[in-house]
Amino acid sequence: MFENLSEKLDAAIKTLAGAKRLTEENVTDALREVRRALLDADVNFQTVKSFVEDVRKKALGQKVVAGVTAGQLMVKIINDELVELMGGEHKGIEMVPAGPTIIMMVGLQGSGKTTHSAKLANHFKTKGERPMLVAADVYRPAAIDQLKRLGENLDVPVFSLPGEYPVEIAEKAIFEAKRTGRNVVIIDTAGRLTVDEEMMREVANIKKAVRPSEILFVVDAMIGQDAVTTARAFHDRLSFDGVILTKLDGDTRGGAALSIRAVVETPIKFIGTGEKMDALEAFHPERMASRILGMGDVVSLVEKAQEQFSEEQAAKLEEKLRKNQFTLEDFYQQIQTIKKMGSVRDLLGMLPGMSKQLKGVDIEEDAFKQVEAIILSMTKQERNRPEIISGSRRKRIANGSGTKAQDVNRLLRQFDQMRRTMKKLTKGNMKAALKGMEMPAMPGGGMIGRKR
Ligand SMILES: Nc1nc2c(ncn2[C@@H]2O[C@H](COP(=O)(O)OP(=O)(O)OP(=O)(O)O)[C@@H](O)[C@H]2O)c(=O)[nH]1
Ligand SMILES: [Mg+2]
Repeated sequence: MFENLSEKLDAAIKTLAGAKRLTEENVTDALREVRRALLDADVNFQTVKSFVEDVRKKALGQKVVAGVTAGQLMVKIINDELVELMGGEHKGIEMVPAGPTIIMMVGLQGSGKTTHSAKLANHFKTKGERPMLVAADVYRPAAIDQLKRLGENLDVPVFSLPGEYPVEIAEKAIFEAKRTGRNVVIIDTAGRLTVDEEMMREVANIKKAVRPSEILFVVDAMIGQDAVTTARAFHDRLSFDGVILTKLDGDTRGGAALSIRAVVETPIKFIGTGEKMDALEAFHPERMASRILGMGDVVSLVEKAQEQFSEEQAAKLEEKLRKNQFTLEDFYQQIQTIKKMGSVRDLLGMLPGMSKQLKGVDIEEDAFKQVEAIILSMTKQERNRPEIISGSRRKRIANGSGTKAQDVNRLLRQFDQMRRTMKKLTKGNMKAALKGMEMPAMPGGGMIGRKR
């Protein structure tokens, strides 16, 4: 699911490759692609429009963060907006302490009500609750059998009363649940091919009779835009509490998942990803967004960078790099910042594609130690103007840091290299920067990167 959308969003973000900051122009270009990607994914037109506007506003108000490219910032902004669009936080089903918790399933024919009634029963059973299923779809004898069969397999009781009306069945089921100590009652109702008055009246009557704690609207993600229309019709009539989006394992373009919440303003609570009983997932907007973008790790990277680099610091550093005034003193400060951001392995592993490359690679977490010791043994003057470090100074520094003169030499050479690499980094070229991080071997055999 979402492969197409993911690919196109990725392409949209790639239009920012090499860009140092987000500008009116490159944001507009990227957003044109984002818009197309969302429309192609069958996201509701209005939803797309406001989504793109929100991203634009955020992107243009964005502050510079050192070590983060325009593209990465864009990923973060789009991610946050996707999370917001899908409802922010995960919302589950609240249990009614006095019980029983009554859940009514509604939706069109074939949307997956019966299957998901059973999946939910399974879900509650696994959590140690005592569910009961209720067959309130009386129009097709096969419907009752279907639920009975599913209940049997799960060892969950199925309540049915052949020949009675759905409202009576539901009422008596609640009675039975209380009598037998069942604390979750899941009512499976009948569906129709299209929204019709008769169906609406029936579910509305059940609602009135048993006052469900949750009405869940079950909708097939494969029907795309129609999911939104149907959701609206059901919501107008029933004001349901949550949505179960089914068949996300199929060939869906994903638009429903992205539009439904914005249109009906009720959370998607679960998603169905298959016919089997365990193919039910709690819906988490953050996880879904990261699945869609396929770049959850970039998001955390940007978050960490935003936490660590103050804007002022970033601007200063940038200026220094631009004027080629980056000193060992600054280098030392940068090491401290990187150390604050977490382990080197974690940091590198967060970059897309890197975790695979890092497999089996030994990263010395102490790689910076010797570098720090050498820099700390220098005078302020030496740190700011390394070119004054003569032979005798080198010896003194080596002695002071417990290293050899060659180690000091190597650091100075590498610092020079680093300076050039950092310059590339400010051009927003992450690849070049990464290469730079791997390149400078640390003195004393310590090395950020490959073990020899
Ligand atoms: N691939 C896949 N198939 C599903 C999913 N949920 C349901 N199905 C299948 O979709 C078909 C319809 O599911 P039902 O649960 O019977 O749908 P319903 O809403 O109860 O249908 P009616 O009772 O006729 O209104 C069945 O063949 C299910 O196995 C899902 O998440 N993924
Ligand atoms: Mg059914």
